[in-house]
Amino acid sequence: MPIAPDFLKSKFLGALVGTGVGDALGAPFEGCFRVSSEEIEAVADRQEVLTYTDDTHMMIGVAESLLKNHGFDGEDMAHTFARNFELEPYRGYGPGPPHIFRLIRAGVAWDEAGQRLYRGGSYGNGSAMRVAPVGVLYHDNPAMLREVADKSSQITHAHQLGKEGAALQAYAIALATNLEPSSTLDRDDFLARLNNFMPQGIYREKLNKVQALLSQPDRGKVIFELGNGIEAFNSVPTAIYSFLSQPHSFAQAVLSAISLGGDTDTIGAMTGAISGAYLGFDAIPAKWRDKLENRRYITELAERLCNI
Ligand code: AR6
Ligand code: MG
Repeated sequence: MPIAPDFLKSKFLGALVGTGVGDALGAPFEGCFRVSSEEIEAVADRQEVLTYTDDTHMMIGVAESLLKNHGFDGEDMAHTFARNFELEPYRGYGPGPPHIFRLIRAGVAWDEAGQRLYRGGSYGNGSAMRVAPVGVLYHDNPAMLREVADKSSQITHAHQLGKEGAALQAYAIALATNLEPSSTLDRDDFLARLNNFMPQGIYREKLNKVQALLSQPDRGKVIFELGNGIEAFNSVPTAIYSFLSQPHSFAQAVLSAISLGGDTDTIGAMTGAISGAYLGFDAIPAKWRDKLENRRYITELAERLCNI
């Protein structure tokens, strides 16, 4: 049965605002080894505004460009990223993207600049962390979703593993968008669909480990086997695991993702995007979503994406 139009809108909002909330909750703990849920909540309670980082800033850029062009335009998305970075360079960008933005500004083609970074392009999680607008917009079109996730990644993360990470995260968001949360989530089916979507390789291997870890949860094993780092393959499967371990609570999913330590803002953002897409906007605790920096603008972008 298709999702009712009002609830579909709520899912678009959930994915975009969920990115921002997960990012902002995780940001104070980036690089920590271990952090408790109580501590994450206490720090958030003390903040008047939940300030987001590059994850959400770039997610906004993806949405802006998709809206302006009614779909993907590489040249425009690349220049949108560069322009947004120049306006707010203090957001905690990874080392690679600012270098790419300079190349783009100097006239290097959008699909060329990313290949000049590291050998064969970056496999950092920077293109997966921002992909929520692609996941919701193409929730009913996996072929287009893969193409746009791939091309949007190419701008800054041209390595095959960077592109696959973005596609996997986008597809997890799409699957979550298509599901009615009232039914009990069939986690095996969710994982099987993700598995079928991916080519052989590290992502499939890690998705198989997610399945085993869900039946015997162990924090140390999750970090050891799935990772909590800045590489896409060490964080996208971890976010998928975090969502599937707590499918019926946005707060529990995101808090447990951040409590793994490491790249907390990005794993929080990616978990928040999937959980928000599944449960919808209202499932994000009001005390967090109301304090999210720029919330009005982010919700407006989500509503407009839903109307395309
Ligand atoms: N070979 C070796 N190392 C690599 C490669 C490669 N092909 N690709 C990436 N790395 P980057 P991001 C390593 O710079 O993904 C921010 O806090 C390399 O050490 O593309 O946009 C965000 O919020 C490189 O510096 O950045 C994210 O949490 C690193 O991966 C995080 O940083 C990140 O790749 C990643 O941002
Ligand atoms: Mg960040």
